[in-house]
Order: sequence, then C-alpha cells, then structure tokens
Amino acid sequence: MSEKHLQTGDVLPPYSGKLRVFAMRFCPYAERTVLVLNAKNLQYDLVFVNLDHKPEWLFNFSPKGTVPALEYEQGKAIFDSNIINFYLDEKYPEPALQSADPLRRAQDKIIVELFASVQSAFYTAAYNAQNLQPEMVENYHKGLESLQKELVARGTKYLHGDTPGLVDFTLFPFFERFEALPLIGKPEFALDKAKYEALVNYIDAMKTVPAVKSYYLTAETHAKFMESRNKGDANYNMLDTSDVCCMRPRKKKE
Ligand SMILES: N[C@@H](CCC(=O)N[C@@H](CS)C(=O)NCC(=O)O)C(=O)O
Repeated sequence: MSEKHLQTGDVLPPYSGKLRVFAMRFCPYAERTVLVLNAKNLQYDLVFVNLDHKPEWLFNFSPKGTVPALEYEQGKAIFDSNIINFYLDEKYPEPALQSADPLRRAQDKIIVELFASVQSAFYTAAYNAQNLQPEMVENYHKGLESLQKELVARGTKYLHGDTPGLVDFTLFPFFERFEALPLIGKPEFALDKAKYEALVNYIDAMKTVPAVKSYYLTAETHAKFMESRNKGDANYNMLDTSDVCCMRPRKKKE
C-alpha cells in the first residue's frame, strides 16, 4: 500500500467496495479508527490526505475537512473518530469492544473525557511549545497518575479487560506519540518507569497487540514528523516507498 498523501488536484482513487478510511498517517484520531478496524478483522482501504493542501473531495466525506472519515457505502460517510468507532462496534459486533455493562461503558467514556487535558498538554508541547505553561505539564502528569490508578484498580491487563477494547484503542495512539516528546526537547513529558510502572507495562502490552503492531510507528518517526511540521513543512510522505520499491538495476550495454 502506498503511504503517499493525496493533495489538492489529485484524483479520488476508485471505490473498491470495501470500507474506506480517509486518514493522515501521523494523525492519532485516524489511528483510533484503524486500530478498531484491525481489531475487528475488517477489510478496508486507506486513503491518506495532505492536511495542508486538502483534496477537494475530502469535504464530500468529511464536511469539516478533518480525518478520520469512514466511507461506509460508496459516496456515504461519517466522520469523527469516536462517532466512527462506536458505529463500527455496533455495526460489526464481533469481537465486542465495549463492556455489556452500561455503567462500565459510561466509566470508559469518563476515562476518555478526563484524558482530554493530557491530550491537550501533549498537543501544546508537540506543536505549540512557545505556549506551554508549567500547569499543563502538571495536568499531563496528574491525568496520567489517575489513569494509572484506574488501571490498577481494575486489575486487568487492559482497561477493557483481558483483551483491549474501545477505550484502549482510543487512548493508545496518544501514548505512542508521548514517547516522541523527550526526543524533541521535552524531557518533562517522559514516563518514568519507577513512577509509572503499571502504565508503562500496559503501554508495552498494547504495542504487542496485532491490531496495533501493524500500524505502530516508533517514537523516532513521530519525532521526525513533528519536527518537520514545526518547521512549517509537514513531511506527510516521509514513509512513502512507492517510488523507490521497484527500481531495477540497469543492464550494462554489451
Ligand atoms: N474530534 C476529531 C478530531 C480530528 C482531527 O482534529 N484530526 C486532525 C488531524 S490529526 C485534522 O483532520 N486536522 C485538519 C484540520 O483540522 O483542518 C476526531 O476525533 O476525529
């Protein structure tokens, strides 16, 4: 699969009949949807788009021009990672990624809601570092400490249970990116193994889940992308190998 990001003026690839996700390779929200599709073993196509030069047709699928959007039938789409993921879990119930208990489902949503301040500190550190305030770093650690407490209190390998669920796939894309912050000069965002032992073990376990492993990118790769975006020239296509894969050595002239 090409990881090339289509941009303004590029043609929409033909619809294959599979579910289709409009994404950006480094977007944590789009990753949430990819992980859920993987966990459910669904067949899908990915179309990556350049968010600085959006293809005109992106707005037919995502009126706000954000990713992810899911084309569930030709020309028909829904957008927003949480909306898409709840839809997928209801439409394709196996394996179920939410608890059967309504209270536990509500508690999972609260975890995601409380994570918002952690996410917001991350975004400021990654892309708007000049506005980073000490209380944001504090909120980041407070949020992670209470998440770790919740994980320990649940006593399961993942927040969902013995296998990961929607709540885990919703948070993980951010954990993947947090590890890049110390590499771009933000050591205060590192997760100290002594303080965050349970959380770090949980993150490491998530990395081994097949649904995650096949889409996971290293901290170094995320750091490279962040640095390119901070320089004003986001390198969307840094993973695209479609141009170099098929070059054959030239035959020598006789
Ligand atoms: N709440 C949305 C947020 C999606 C979002 O902000 N995606 C970013 C990329 S990571 C985006 O599309 N940005 C382009 C823009 O805002 O114009 C979701 O969960 O899907």
